[in-house]
Amino acid sequence: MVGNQPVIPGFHPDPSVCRVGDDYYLACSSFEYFPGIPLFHSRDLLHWTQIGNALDRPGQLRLPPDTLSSGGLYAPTLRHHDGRFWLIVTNVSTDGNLIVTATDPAGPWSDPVLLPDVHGIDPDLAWDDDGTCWCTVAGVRQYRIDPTTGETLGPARAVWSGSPGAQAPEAPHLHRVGDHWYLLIAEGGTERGHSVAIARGPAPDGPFEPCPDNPVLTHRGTHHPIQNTGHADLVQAPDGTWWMVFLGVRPGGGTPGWHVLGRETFLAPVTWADGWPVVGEPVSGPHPTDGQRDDFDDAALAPQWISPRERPAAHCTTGERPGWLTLHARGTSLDAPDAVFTGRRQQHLTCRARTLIDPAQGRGGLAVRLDEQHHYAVEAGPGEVRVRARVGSLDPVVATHPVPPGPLVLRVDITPTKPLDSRTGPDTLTLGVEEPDGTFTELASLDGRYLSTEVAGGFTGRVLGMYAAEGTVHFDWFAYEPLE
Ligand code: 6LW
Repeated sequence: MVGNQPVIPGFHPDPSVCRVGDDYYLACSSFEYFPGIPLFHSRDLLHWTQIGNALDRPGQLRLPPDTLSSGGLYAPTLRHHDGRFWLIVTNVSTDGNLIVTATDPAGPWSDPVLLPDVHGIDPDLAWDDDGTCWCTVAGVRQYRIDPTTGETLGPARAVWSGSPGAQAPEAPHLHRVGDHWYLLIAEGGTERGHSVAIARGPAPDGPFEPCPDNPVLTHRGTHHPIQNTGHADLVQAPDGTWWMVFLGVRPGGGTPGWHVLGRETFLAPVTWADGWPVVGEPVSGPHPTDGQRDDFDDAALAPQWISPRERPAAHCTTGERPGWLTLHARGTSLDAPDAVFTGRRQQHLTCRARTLIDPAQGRGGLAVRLDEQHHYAVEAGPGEVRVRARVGSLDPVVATHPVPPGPLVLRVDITPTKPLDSRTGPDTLTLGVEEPDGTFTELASLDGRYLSTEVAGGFTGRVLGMYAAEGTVHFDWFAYEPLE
């Protein structure tokens, strides 16, 4: 069904997809968050379930405290070859390009093999019939490599620079279809000018001839509710049909339009004409009904929980107070790179998050995080709840409210705004507390534009979660529900 719903909503950009038999697997970027590179499984390309994260232990992923927000792990490529899954990705903050492999994509994944001589982001892997492995990077340049050792087997060669005048030829993916090798790229930058172009050649190293109808996908300059479409990958279904996964955003509000969920993964059908792909209208993902409630009864945290720069287990435990998640502050707030925060992506335009916090031994709360400089939070300490709104260098405490001692429920409601004029923001975030009798006391209602990519910059999206700012804070449960 044609529609505007992503197949993987929320901050899940740069999708790379492959199929093994009847099963599809897909990987996305994760930037400064640990664990890195979420992996999804599907049987129909529409319904995706997260099965793990490719880089989920410190030996695989180094994100030191000076890792910038929107640094870390950029776009991966996921392929199946010779009985194994191969994932290549760039850690722009530390290790550069690296490869991990697994027989089961749910893990465990191997320790990384580094590729110190492969320079460039968005690495792709493709194998020729004779076993030659090609690694193609943004630019677009190509290396012959030994993927088991990470060695390059010759210098980089420029293979295509994309359409004349277009900025940022990137996100290459090489696919063989029939007698041709197709080189799919993104160009125009990952903002409103984003697009997908393709070229083809007789061999994986070209020479490549551009498609006369490039771009094969772009929504630039249109009223389409999905914008910034680009960074795509291709996959063939068992019935022979072809599909494209790509990233896009859903801007809201007046002008220039603010997108708040980051770049999401969408799906569109592909047909072929004269040996070139023709991309159809996006197919709607399932209507979102799934929420998430976590009672923290299990020792291990679900794979959706992420923390900036360090694995959640480094500062969150369910062992200390059984049935609760305990967070130990490191003496800094959400504004610092070493913030103690664990959260999950906001995946719906309209949603609610609630958590039951016990702040008797410290101060912490419920936050909507875009980065260190852009977050809203409702924070509880002994006897008081306050709302903080950090926007750039401004950090007003927006509201304070006395509360009785003991655990209490913090809540944020997120609702899209109906544009009243050209300046209306994309959504409203209402933060407050639920009183012991269940009634909601609203403490602040804030414009969501300040937690958008258009304001904050970068490549990520909102993450909703719990944090500790001082001492030790316990959370009995966290509930996230879409209200659409
Ligand atoms: C990614 C590049 C891009 O490496 O943005 O949209 C960069 N595409 O291909 C970060 O996601």
